[in-house]
Amino acid sequence: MALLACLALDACSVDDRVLMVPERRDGSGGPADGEVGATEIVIDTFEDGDFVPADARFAPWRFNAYAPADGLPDGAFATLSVDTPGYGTSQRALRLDWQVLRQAGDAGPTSPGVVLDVSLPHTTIDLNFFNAVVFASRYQHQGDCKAVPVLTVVVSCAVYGASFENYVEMSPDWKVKTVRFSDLTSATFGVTRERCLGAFDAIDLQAQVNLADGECASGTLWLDDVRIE
Ligand SMILES: [Ca+2]
Repeated sequence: MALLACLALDACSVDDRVLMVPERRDGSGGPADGEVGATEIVIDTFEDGDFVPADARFAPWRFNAYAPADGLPDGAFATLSVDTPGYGTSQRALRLDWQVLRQAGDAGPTSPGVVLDVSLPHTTIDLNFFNAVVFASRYQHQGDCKAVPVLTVVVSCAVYGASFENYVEMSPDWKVKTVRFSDLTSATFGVTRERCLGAFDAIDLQAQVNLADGECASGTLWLDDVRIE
């Protein structure tokens, strides 16, 4: 179809990219059973309006605010919803609203924040067949609390007690973010990235910023088209 449309034009450019099944980076050859031919995993598009991922292997989206250690103080909150419109021409996206505080003498973390989590409760996926986590997001900030400059993306493997991460810049307009597995780093010793990716079971998206006593951080994050490519 694309070729016919192209022939009808005087000048056109042909997309000559070849669709390929990603090869394992450990050099062991083709995909294993269960991932044969897989070039993409669509985790969620949020078009069904709930927190249940489109890929039924994943448990419902969860969120949490971390700070202080013993519950949220007055003025702090975190709420998760499905909002409209979504990214591009889509109808819906996930929306997380929050405000977190660091109180004087707070024993909690110096970087309070929020985390969105999507996980595989009953299985793992070998991400060595894939290249990146890709999602669309935008971040809005108003008021006197600090803005959060980056979103940290954490890929975990519970069986090894390890995780690997990188971050993307927050953007006020919808932007597609690509977090390549080859760029993930970890403070965990003794577990290679390839080994952890081979037993992938959760992705966390963390929005946090360092706060001094009495400071707060806030924002609204929209998330859409979460996939593994
Ligand atoms: Ca959507």
